[in-house]
Parts: sequence; structure tokens; C-alpha cells
Amino acid sequence: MKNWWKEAVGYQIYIKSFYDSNNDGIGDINGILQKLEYIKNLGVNLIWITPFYSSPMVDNGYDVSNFYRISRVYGNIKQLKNLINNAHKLDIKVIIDLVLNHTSNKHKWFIESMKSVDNYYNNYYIWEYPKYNNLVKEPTNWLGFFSESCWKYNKKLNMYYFSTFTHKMPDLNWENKNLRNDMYKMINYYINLGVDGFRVDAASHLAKDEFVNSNMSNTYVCDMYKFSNLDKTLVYLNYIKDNCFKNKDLLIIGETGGGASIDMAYKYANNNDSPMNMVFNFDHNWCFDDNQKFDLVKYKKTWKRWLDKFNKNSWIPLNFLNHDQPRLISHYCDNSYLKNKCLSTFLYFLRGTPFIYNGEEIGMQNIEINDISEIRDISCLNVLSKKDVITKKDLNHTRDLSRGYMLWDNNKYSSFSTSIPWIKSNPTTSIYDQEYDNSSLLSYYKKIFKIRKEYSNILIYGNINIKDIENKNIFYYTRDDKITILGNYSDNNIEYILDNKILNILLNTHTDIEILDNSVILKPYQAIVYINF
Ligand code: TEU
Ligand code: CA
Repeated sequence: MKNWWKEAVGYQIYIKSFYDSNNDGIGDINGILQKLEYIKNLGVNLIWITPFYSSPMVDNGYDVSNFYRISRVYGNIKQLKNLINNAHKLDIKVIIDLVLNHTSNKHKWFIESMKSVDNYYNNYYIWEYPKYNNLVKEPTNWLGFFSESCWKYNKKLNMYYFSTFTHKMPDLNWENKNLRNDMYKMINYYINLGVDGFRVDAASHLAKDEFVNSNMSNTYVCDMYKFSNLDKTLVYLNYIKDNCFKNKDLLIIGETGGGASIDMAYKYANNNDSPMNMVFNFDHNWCFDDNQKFDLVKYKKTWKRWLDKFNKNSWIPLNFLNHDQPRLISHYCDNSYLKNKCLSTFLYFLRGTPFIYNGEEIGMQNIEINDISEIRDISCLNVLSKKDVITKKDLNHTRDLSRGYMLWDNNKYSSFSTSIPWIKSNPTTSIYDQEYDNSSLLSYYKKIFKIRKEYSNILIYGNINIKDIENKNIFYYTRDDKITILGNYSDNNIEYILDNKILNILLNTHTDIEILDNSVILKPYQAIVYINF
């Protein structure tokens, strides 16, 4: 079945670091508006904007204090509507982050919730009495994702509340029907505002297991299966579908971390009776060998596993990394543009919807942290607060790595802003440098998406056949047996014997290619896409 979101090329905008329109050092909604043409020229027709709601910004906006308000630093509802309208005029769809698992502890509901057990909102969150009547002890030994206990004591109520991430982001109680109704109302509000769908944040954590200790350890342990990917989560997501998404042509793409299995992911997103259309997973994010070198075989096999399961009408996003992970070029490509070109050739012609993380298209590198004062990421700060000695490695184990501000040109602060940006960046290149250079990474990304569009029947809807999967250096696959994607991800020239004919080369990382009778000589990190029928 054809869908607009299968044909889309997605682009993730980390709003805080994208473009600052009013020069306060923080990216904003009008900043995105001013860069729509750039996005359009890239070949993108779908943007995902990270949270812009009112927030104390403990976790850069994933801690929402009012779902109906836009944070003043990002703009206002009028500007958001204007952005959506202008994007639509350019045929760009807009999806927004939907934070369902938790709110900020400054959200009105939570403030009410803390007042008394009889308060209407008390049950909007997960409250438990101490485990022992006299002794004040936490209900379980679970540790959350940001290295804090999942439980936080409240003296007044003599109860603990639950959080998957941090105490400043208490988890919502999805068992409560009133809470659910309020959430449907909020979701429908944004649908009526004109968004084209949602990226459902932390979708896998909505349901929690029975509150019994994890036996993985006597002390605190991040036993994420206690609060990730439980079947009950599907029930909640299906309620949302019934109350908000049904019969609407939206894209619902879940973020399903917490170790979601492929089978579970398929339950989330099979486009048959599932609550969502696709899910982001993290299996392909850490494909390294024993020497911490990128492992192509692992990478190919990971994608193959997902593609084998998500065939027919089901679908996956094609993405490298996001704002929680390091930068692609630093993570997998030793900061080499050529390696990046080679690897993106592999990824973006697979069967699925590409999602680029802003700045990836020009090969933005990880930022380099030299001092704790440069760190903004709460999860990293939490880890560091527990250490006596902090090494450079500890400092650079932060989600900030990929959150540096966008490098628009070579002026001060790369013209992201005229004021000191909220976070540093790593100005090794710029859009200005690459935009008119036909050999740049940026130009290469544009070519990829142009070809994908031009041959959409084959490259989007066609079936996929990954060949020679055990080959450590070569990737080789065909789409519909008509277009071949071939690359040499190694430092050596390789003569590779083909089982088809190179008739017309559509894309080449290099300026030429040596074709022999029934083989081809690929230079190091050379990739080609060619018609073979
Ligand atoms: O991340 C969620 C997230 O990291 C977990 O779902 C994941 O399962 C875990 O790391 C282990 O795999 C999202 C956002 O992307 C992130 O920026 C937010 O901080 C977080 O949710 C909380 O809203
Ligand atoms: Ca701003």
C-alpha cells in the first residue's frame, strides 16, 4: 500500500540547536521557519521537531510543564501554526514530539498531585507507600535511566512517586482513565492545529511491571524490563489510536528503546492492527567489533533482521543516530566525509523512510567537552555527580555530543546566533562551505534523495535483497532486481565479481569507476548505485 510517509524523507530538528531567530542564543520556531527553504532543497519533505512546550528545561523540553503552551524561548502557538502552514506550502509535513510517559514536576497536575491522596490529580502519577510500615523504604530497588532511583519520597504524603528518568520528570499513571482522557484531548488539540503526526517519545515505558524488587542485584539496578515494552503498553497505545489517530492520515512513529525486541516492535508497528506506523529502534547504533571499530557485517545483519520482519506492508525508519547518541561521522566514520558518503549510500536506499539528524548532512562532528561546565545533559551530570575522579572520557560520555548548534556559515557562532549559544559546537565545516560544492557531503545527500524520488517505485516500494552478507568489506544489495547498491567499506582496492550488469550508474562517491568484464574495481570507501536491468 502506498502512503505519503513511505515516500517521505524525514529530517529531525533539535530545535534548541537549529537556528536562533531572535539572538538569545537558543534556537526557536521562527528559526526553523527561516530555514525551510534549506530543508526543502535538501530533498526533505517531512520534519520532526523536538519538544517546544513550556518547560523548566531540565531535559531540554522533554520535561513538559504545560502541553498547551509553547515555551517562551521557542515562540508561541501563532508562530507554530505559521510554521506548519508555511511548511505545508512547500509540501513539507510536520510531526512533533509527543511526550506521554511523564511531565515536568512543575506541571500543574503534579503540583496538585502532591497536595493529598484525595486530590483529583493525585492518581495522575504513580504513588506508592513505603515498603515497610514503620521503616521508610523504597517500594523497589529499581534504578531509572538517568542514574536516579525510580522512587522519590514525599514527606507530606509519606509516599513515593515513580520516575523512569529523573525525579524532575514524574511518570504519568496510564491506568487512570481521567489522565488518559486528558492526554487524548491534548493530542487532538495538536491534530486540529494541523500537525501531520507525532514522534512518540519513550513510547515503550507507559506500562510498569508489578512493584517487586529486581533480583538482578541487591542494590539499585536499571532493570529496564520492569518498565519497558510490557504488553500493557500496547493497550494504552491502542486506546490512543482509537481516540485520536483512527481514520486520519497521520504518521505515528514511536521511539521504542528499553530493549524492544523485533517481535515487540512489530506489535507496535505492523500497519495492520498496530497503534503506530513505524518505530525507531537502537539495534544498529552500536555495531562495533572487539577493537571498537565499526563492524560492517554486524551492521548489515542488524538491518537485514529488521527488514526481514518488516516486509510487505510494514515499514521502518532508516536513521543513523539521534540527539541522544553521538554524531554519525564521529561514531562510525572516523570523521571522514568519504566514509560517511559510503555508509549513507548503504543506509538510505534500504526499504524504509530516511530520517536525517540535523547536521548529519554536512558531517557535523561530536562536540568536544573539556570541562564539566560545558555539559548540559542531565543524565551525564547525574553520573558525574557520583564520581570522585572525572576523566576526559567521562566528560565525553554525554548526550551533548550531537547537540552542538548548527553550522550555517563561517561567521561567529556559525551564524546560528549572534549571542553566546546555549551549548558549544564543533565548527569543522559549514553549510555555506558545502552548499555549492558538487563534491561535498551535503551535495551527496541531496543526490541520494533525488535518486530515491526519481526511482520511487523501485527504491521505495521495491523489494530488497541483501547479498554476500558475511563479506566484511563489501555491501551489496538490489532493489526489485533492478537497481543495485554496492560499496567497499575498507581501506583497500577490491575487485568484486558481480552477478549482474552495470548498465547505468546513478550515483558514485568517486568521479570514476573501473569496470571489467564481469567485475568492478572499487576504491577504498567507494560506493555506487546503478541500474542493472
Ligand atoms: O529518550 C528515551 C530513552 O532514552 C529511553 O526510551 C531508552 O529506552 C533508554 O535510553 C534505554 O534504551 C527519549 C528522548 O529521546 C530523550 O532525549 C529524553 O531525555 C527521554 O526520552 C525522556 O523524555
Ligand atoms: Ca531564540
